[in-house]
Amino acid sequence: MAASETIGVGMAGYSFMGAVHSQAWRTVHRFFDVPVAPELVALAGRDRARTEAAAARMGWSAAETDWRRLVERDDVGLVDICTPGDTHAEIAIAALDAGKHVLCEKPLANTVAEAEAMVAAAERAAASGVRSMVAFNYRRVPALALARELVANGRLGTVRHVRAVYLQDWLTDENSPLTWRLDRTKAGAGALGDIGSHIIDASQFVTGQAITGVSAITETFVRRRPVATSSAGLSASAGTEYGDVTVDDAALFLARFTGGAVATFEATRFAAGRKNAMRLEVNGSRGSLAFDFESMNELWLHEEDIDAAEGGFRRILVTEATHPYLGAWWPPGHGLGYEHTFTHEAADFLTAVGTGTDPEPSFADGLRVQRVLRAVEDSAAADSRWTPVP
Ligand code: SOE
Repeated sequence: MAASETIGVGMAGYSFMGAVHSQAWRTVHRFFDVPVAPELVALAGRDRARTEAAAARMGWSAAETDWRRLVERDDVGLVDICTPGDTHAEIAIAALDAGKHVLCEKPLANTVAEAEAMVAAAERAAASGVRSMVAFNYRRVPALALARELVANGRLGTVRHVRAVYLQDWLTDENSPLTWRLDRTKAGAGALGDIGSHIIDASQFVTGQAITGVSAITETFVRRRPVATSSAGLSASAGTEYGDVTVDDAALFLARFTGGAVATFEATRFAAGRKNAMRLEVNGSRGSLAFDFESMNELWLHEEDIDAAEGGFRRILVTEATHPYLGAWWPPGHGLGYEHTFTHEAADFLTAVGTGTDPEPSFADGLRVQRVLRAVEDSAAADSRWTPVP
């Protein structure tokens, strides 16, 4: 059923995240029955020629060279933030104060203080019906949404172990250029904030429990790199000048959850051969589940009450119409990809906006992740001292 109302979207940033969010805004209302359909009103970036080219390529009606124009424009009702973390707080707070709904890429901010200010702005705006959400897209992988349902329905019993890793390899080459993702002033943190934040959120989402404390180590393997002269997504070119890497290359930590579970986490962009291995294993008193994003249409489930002779992990192919989000897509077995998780995210956010409900993960959820990131950094700086998450 076509949505009877529309909402103008203004998006800041047009690189990797901007491209995948654009795809979601173009598609969402053609597959999901959302109460409001998005209109791709304006794309903002600093460089006029590049922003105009990106807007034309990705289907935006106008290009702006200052994100403030998105906040000022009457035809924009929703601001989508796909810029590096150092700009999230300023854009989100200005947009919320101007009454625009806000979707913000992860991690919510670069510091706990910024995230707190964003939560305060979100709460002020919520009083007049303005919605905000942080874009932890892996919650919208159907297999992980199914995993959450299985845990919530008690199929795993009491959760005892969580094993979460996020392995990528795009920095393995020590001549790989120094881009904004390796600059603490822009990105806030390295692998920890960029991909560690995803497994922190996903593990809390699947288990329904919060992390209460951590003991961590971090490492920077390559401390100087050739400075990037241009970059697009995760690819970049460099000149001859070198600069300092000011973030972690890898972060590992132990954690405890509110429900008594213990956990290990590992985030790195140096795991040669692992492209986007975001993996989660949960072991409970009645069974276990295991997920690997590189096979994102599968969830592995082991149940203790099946006789050992026929037990073990079995593969659930998460492509049935009855699985989360799948009813909108293809016949069983035809599978989804990375971009669909963003379309699901857009569908959930538009539904919340159109029905006046609170979307998740909220900015408050984003702040909780930010506090875990901070605790990990504090612990690593103090010889892995046990550090409670406030
Ligand atoms: C780079 O590590 C990156 O693009 C992350 O920033 C995204 O959040 C993740 O989904 C894919 O990898």
